[in-house]
Amino acid sequence: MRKLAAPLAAVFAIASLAACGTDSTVHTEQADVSLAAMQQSDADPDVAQLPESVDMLMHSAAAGTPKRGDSKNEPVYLVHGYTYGDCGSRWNTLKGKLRDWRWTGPIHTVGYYYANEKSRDTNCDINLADAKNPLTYNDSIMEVGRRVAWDIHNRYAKDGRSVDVVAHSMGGLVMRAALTGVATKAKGFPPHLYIEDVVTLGTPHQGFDCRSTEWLQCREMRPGSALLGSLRHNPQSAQRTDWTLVSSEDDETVSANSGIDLNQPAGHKIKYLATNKVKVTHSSIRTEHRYHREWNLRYWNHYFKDDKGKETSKGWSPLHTAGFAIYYADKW
Ligand SMILES: [Ca+2]
Ligand SMILES: [Ca+2]
Repeated sequence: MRKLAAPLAAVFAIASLAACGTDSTVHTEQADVSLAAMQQSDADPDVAQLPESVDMLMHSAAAGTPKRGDSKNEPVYLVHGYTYGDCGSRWNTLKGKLRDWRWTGPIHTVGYYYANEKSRDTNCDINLADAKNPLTYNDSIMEVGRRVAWDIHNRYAKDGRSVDVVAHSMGGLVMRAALTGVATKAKGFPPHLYIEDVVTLGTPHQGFDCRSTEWLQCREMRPGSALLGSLRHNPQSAQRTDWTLVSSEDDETVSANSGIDLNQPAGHKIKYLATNKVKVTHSSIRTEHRYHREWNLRYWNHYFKDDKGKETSKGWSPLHTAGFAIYYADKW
């Protein structure tokens, strides 16, 4: 406890300074300052140096709405995008980094495709479809969201426990579907969810030109689809949900504006710029962790009423961004 007291004070001091609007404070720098204050380490002051939890009490509530707080001990769901594949190759990098940064809770990779033994997700920790209950590209994104919602409910929310989510590409729409279904009390959805943070990486929030097939999910991801029209922007769970939307100008599949859900609300938005020495592509946005603090990016922070956004050339790598996004329950 004693060890955590100083970091706690540091975090709040920085947060309240920023909230007072002393300056149009660059939030990447705020985190640097708070990190520096927390830790004199020979290691690179980083996500790894954040304390495990600033509120030791927040997970003690057995029932009722869990408190929000900055921590590394929430269970984390990793939700992939369109097309079935290997959860290991998709998520092992991020999973490894979260462990390096001392995330202590369960980290679940979520598989949801099962057409047959050949066409299915593999090596996932959680499987939401099987031979008896298949799920293919021809099932609505809403149905994928419904299954994810039930899994989170049955594993955690029904016992008053909250989770964080990192979603890639269509996985972000799956999470909007899950939270929209619960918030609107749609038929077949669980009664409540507690999702503290969601970060989406390269998600087509406003669609993309999905031309390759006539599968339902592909059609649902086209701009103007009925599905996209039915999903809430920034949908909230019963303990509130802090959304961070991350996109890249070098994403060859999803436009940078669709990826940050342009002109729609979210807690935080981060756009990697085309001027970077290495491209953040549609797939590398969920694996890139090099060149930390060397990225050119533009960011917006709803909590600081910073609608115009700011640019930095010392931005976090995409995976560091994901770590910060699920660590901080609200302000960074
Ligand atoms: Ca957050
Ligand atoms: Ca969290």
